[in-house]
Amino acid sequence: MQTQLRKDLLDAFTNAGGSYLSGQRIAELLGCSRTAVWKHIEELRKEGFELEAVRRKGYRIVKTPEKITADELRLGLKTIFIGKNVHYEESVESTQKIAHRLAHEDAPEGTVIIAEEQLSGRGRMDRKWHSPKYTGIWMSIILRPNIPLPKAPQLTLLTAAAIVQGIEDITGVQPEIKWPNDILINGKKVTGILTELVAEADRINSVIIGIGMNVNQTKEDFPVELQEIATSLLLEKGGKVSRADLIKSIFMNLEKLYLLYLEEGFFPIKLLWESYAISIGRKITARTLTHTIVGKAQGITDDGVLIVEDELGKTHHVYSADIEL
Ligand code: BTX
Repeated sequence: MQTQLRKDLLDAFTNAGGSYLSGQRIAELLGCSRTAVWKHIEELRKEGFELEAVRRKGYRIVKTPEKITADELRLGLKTIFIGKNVHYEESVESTQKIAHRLAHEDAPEGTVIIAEEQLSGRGRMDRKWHSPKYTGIWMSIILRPNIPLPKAPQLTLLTAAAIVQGIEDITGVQPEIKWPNDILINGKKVTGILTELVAEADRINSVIIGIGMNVNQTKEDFPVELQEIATSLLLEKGGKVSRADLIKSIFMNLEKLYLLYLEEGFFPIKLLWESYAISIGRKITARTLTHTIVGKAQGITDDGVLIVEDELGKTHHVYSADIEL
């Protein structure tokens, strides 16, 4: 099926909001024959969509496929630019790698790379990120903000807030954020964020935001070394969660916060972020590349930098570290 027709068809179902669309109406909207409509519907079925066809009423989508498909992501997505251009892959080394290439090739802002599986998914400082097939959300989003270089880490905090909102919207579970990039539920990591910069001189060319979210893994799906520190939404909610719905919710929340940020700066994001943060006000151990600071996390600065007061009452600004509670 031609891509544009497929898009128009899914937009038509999105606008119908779950009610039936007659073959005649679809033919009009797409500017094609009734036979062509039937062919397009059959193609959606082959992709794993379940459609109900009722005489005199028309067609309705009753179930979307188990695999995430570009079409399913399009259905119901109401963003302006995030997720409008999606590269969907079955198996990759790392979505970050592809995103870097696409960013270099001038992919538009909001381009997303999603994979069903990553063979070498990575975390910060080249740590491994476990990304098994069909169970999680492994994706990279390309943004091109016109902000000074030192402000780029704020986008990690912004993304964390958008992810918390997305998880809340779709599952009702309320996660917490551990500065700077961990999303936890009941103290276990459900999502990690990896923000990478492509910069020229002191100008940001693009920011590539990698999101790894454990969605439908059972405990046994995690390797032994992660079983006590990682969790999934399925484990926390007690049931399967639609990855496509989550992705769309993250796109929408991320776009809303990002536009607010470009308009009003970091302050509104900071307030929102703080409302989800667990580390603030608690005793923490911050391990940076060069030293370890033990003390009380006082909050974050207006730039998103963590403030820690050590046992001697000295204040430290922490730009990048691993935090233990
Ligand atoms: P991080 O460095 O904060 O966390 C990495 C650590 O998290 C690992 O050392 C391990 O202990 C633990 N870990 C590994 N896999 C998982 C998992 N599935 N669930 C919970 N804990 C885990 C966090 O880095 C940033 C992760 C970003 C991943 C995304 S996925 C899409 C994109 N592509 C890519 O290669 N990375 C990003």
